Amino acid sequence: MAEKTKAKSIDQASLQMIEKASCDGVNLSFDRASAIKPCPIGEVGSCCKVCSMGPCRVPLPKGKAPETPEEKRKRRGVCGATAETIAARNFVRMIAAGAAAHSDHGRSVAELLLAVGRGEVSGYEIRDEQKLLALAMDFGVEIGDRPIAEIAADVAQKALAEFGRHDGESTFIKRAPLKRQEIWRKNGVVPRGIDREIVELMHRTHAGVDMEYHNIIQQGIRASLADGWGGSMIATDLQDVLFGTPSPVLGQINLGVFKEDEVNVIIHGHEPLLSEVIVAAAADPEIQALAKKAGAKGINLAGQCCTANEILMRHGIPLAGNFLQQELSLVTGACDAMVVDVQCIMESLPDVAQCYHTKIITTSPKAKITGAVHIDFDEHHAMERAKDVLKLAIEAYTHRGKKIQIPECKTDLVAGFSHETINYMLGGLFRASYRPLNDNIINGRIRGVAGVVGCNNVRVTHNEAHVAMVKELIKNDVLVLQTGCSAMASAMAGLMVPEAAKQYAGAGLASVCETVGMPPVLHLGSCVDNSRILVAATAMVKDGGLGDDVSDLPVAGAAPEWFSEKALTIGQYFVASGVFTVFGATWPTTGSPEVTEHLFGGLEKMYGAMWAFENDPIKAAQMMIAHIDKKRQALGISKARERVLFDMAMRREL
Ligand code: NFS
Repeated sequence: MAEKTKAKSIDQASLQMIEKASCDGVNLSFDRASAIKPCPIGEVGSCCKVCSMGPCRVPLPKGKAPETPEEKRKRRGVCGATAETIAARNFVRMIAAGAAAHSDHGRSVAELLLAVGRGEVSGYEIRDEQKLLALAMDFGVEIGDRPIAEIAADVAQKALAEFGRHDGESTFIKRAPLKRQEIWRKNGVVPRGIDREIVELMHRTHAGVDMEYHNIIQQGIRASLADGWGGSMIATDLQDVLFGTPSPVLGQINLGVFKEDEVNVIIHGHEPLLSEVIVAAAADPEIQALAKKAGAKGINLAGQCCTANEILMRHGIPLAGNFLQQELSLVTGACDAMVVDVQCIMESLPDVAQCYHTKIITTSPKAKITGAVHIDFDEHHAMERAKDVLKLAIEAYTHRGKKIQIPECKTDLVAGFSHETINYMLGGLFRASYRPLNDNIINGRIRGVAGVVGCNNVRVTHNEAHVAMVKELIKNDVLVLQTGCSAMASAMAGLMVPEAAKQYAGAGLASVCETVGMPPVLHLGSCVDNSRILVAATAMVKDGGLGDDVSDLPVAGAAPEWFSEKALTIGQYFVASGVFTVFGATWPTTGSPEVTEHLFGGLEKMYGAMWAFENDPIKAAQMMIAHIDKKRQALGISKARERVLFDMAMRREL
């Protein structure tokens, strides 16, 4: 295999399909990335296109840094906007888009819960009543002996009101440690309504409004908190209510999950409203009979991207792969239909599908693609629409061509570690708590906790940074919590099974994993489920012994292969919640050293945490470990760890 192909991914199945694509004459994102170089000015945040006098490009002068004060004075757009204003505006506008995407997803779930509560839709039900009642208490909804459907409708209305709240504070802000809430209040970044913060951010970054970069970043932080502690948290909690709170489940991942003798349907996108009903429809006798009549043994569902994580966690449905594998799923020639809803979907899918027999089916009125079939998914007719989708897939199966090659790669994983599961798993059903986790951090067996999340980015080798970083962390006794494409990368590398503890984790972490029977890397779900990481961090604070704020905890965050605006929003709410966070691949504000320094240092004084950038995943992991050790030292628990490290008897015992 050519060296050039090897560097595109560390995953053998992906490499096989990249090679097949080139034989089949298919143009992939990997090819386009070679043909299109990133614009060097836009990449660093130095291109302003918020008005029609530009776009104005204000790059740093080449080859002789630092620039002189005179050069700096002139480095402005036509309207006078400085390089700082331009970089800060570009940065926070990405945050607004990410917050909007997650939050609009949350809103759809709240609308569905309202419809379920009012009895307006069939095919959905309340699966986690306990969680609904807990939410009712959060929102001040009366419980008494009212019917559960009525409570659900009231909770949904309260959740929907969070989006348009005009003033006051977002409800879930109160879930954070008290000290964190005070930090937010002091900095004036407690979100009001979710929509309001996004609208205000767009207003403030219009030409000629907010022109002080610290102030612009503050609104970016406020919008990010409206996502993490608002839109995403609503999405996660209400999905748990409607579809069930995840608990550990065994699954499989990679392109090897396709089946030659079944109708293969990939569910791709983000919102489980669609995927949950397709799962139910696939089991319907009418659909099964149609599949058999077409000559197939049945319907084989698999997920792609974050919706994959949702259906894996709740149904054990296999994962075909992460973001950069979506085109490769089609290249197998065995994908009969790919049904998509919103987010992280490549517009090239219908073009790739033309080389095979695959039907690309869009389902959301918010997201159509030229060249795809559109079946408007409407919760009021959910089951019929889901069956329409599957009938198209069955029809496509009968047109399968000869270009079929299913890689023989698939890996087992255990997923479904919700906050509730971690609580029970560690503490037991009758004394559910984070106490054992905190105790093991204090005694040093677990050095700290890292959240490694986010996307793939075709500019870096697919999955390489995720896997290298996670291995380095667990080797150093850091328990890793994951979501999204990052979780899938680790799963493909075999890090999400209990046996991985012995093979890859340090002695301390391995001993805890073996006692509890858990993997050293825990899969917490999709990208909106990063809110579960916020809840887990808060639970650690509340359990005691590790300080009184998230910024006191020996924890860190990372997104080593990020590409989407949503990832930046997640990173920003991690930082604003007190978590030191390292990104890789690229950094979008380096055109302004001042803005970059503010994000990489200034924020720490205000929020007790900051951003960092490091493209080498091992060095990035070491930065995270150094931060964890600094926090351990501040907590006075670094000595305990030294004893554990040098305790050879304990190692022998293991
Ligand atoms: Ni999240 Fe990135 Fe997309 Fe999921 Fe994957 S690309 S920010 S991880 S699928 S949302």
